[in-house]
Amino acid sequence: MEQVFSALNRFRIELPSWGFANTGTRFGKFLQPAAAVTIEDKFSDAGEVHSLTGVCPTIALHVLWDLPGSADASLISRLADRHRVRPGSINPNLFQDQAYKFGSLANPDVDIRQRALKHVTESIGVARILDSRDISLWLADGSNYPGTANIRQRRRWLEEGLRATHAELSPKQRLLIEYKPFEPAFYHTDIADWGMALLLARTAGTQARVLVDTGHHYPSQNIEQIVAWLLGDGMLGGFHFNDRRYADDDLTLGSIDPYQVFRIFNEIQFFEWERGGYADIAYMVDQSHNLKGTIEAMIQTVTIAQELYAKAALVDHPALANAQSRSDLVGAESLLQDAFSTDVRPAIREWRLAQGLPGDPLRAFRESGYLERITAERSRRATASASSSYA
Ligand code: RM4
Ligand code: MN
Ligand code: MN
Repeated sequence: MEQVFSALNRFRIELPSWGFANTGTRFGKFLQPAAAVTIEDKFSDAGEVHSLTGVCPTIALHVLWDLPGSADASLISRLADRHRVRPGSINPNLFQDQAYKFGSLANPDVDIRQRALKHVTESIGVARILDSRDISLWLADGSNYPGTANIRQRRRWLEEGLRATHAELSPKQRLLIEYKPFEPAFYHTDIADWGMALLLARTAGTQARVLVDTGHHYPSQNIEQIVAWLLGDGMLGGFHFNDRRYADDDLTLGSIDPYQVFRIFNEIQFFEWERGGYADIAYMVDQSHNLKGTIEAMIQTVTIAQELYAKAALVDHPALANAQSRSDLVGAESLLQDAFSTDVRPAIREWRLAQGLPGDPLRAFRESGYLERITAERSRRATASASSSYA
């Protein structure tokens, strides 16, 4: 109980604004009448999830989707006060503009590289205005056919761009570099894996770290080993959590392989036990809820994340270190399995009640009437804007 409580006391997870919006696949979108459209909607939904779970004090913002033009700092701070969630990581967009057809910071055209750099610089400015620490950079840059891109030259352009980006950071800000093996590029991706992201982060500057999106690996890759290596080098900046079955599926965390997430949390907490201090890691969700109700999916995600984090806190790390040093394989592995099979839900429920939170956030959400209210409000607004656009 005590271990679960202390784990939950420190565990916080950031919600993505885009996880509340209508999203889909490249084949289309199934629209939800309650989906968030405006930045107000997104703050409101994130605030609802935070008020029920108590562990999501920040919302990740996407510059192009949430803050077009420049950030209206006073609007954002009003929304943050009203909904009691602060802006979290700031995500520039280097993949949607027509100009980025052949890349952004690694585009062969110097004007387009400049344009990408300008957008990132502006995004860093936005982050500074909003008092956000982390800039999360994901590039879609890559190529679709062999021989069509100068891979080494593109790396040099990327290095240049990232160094210039890093130079814009204030001393407290961090640049998180995300990698992904493929999609949208299907032959080569400029930042395809954690090793490339790590080298680029080192080149960019001392405030750059690697961002691990759990969906951005080849099937069966050992993600916890990547996490352990990055931790060992002080280069793990944060996570984009989601689950996957095939590729970058953006499914609910732990829905396919909860043991994988547990093993990641175990590596982190083992490291923290060894070091005697907590690692500075931004835990964030990056999911696309195209079939599930967006808010329910988010509550479910947060609940699962807490469960898996709490289970990992139950691993007896001194005993694990001892078993490993004696090469007691079954003993060591059993420590993980015992922790993983422990039902932590009753303890989590107690913790919630002790915080004045609902013991069952999903049920509380279903009983709150919030979904019915926003469904009515947002449907009315959609009808009004459709009819005014016919006029
Ligand atoms: C990518 C990656 C990024 C996200 C984009 C939309 O696959 O996960 O984090 O910003 O999708
Ligand atoms: Mn991501
Ligand atoms: Mn992704």
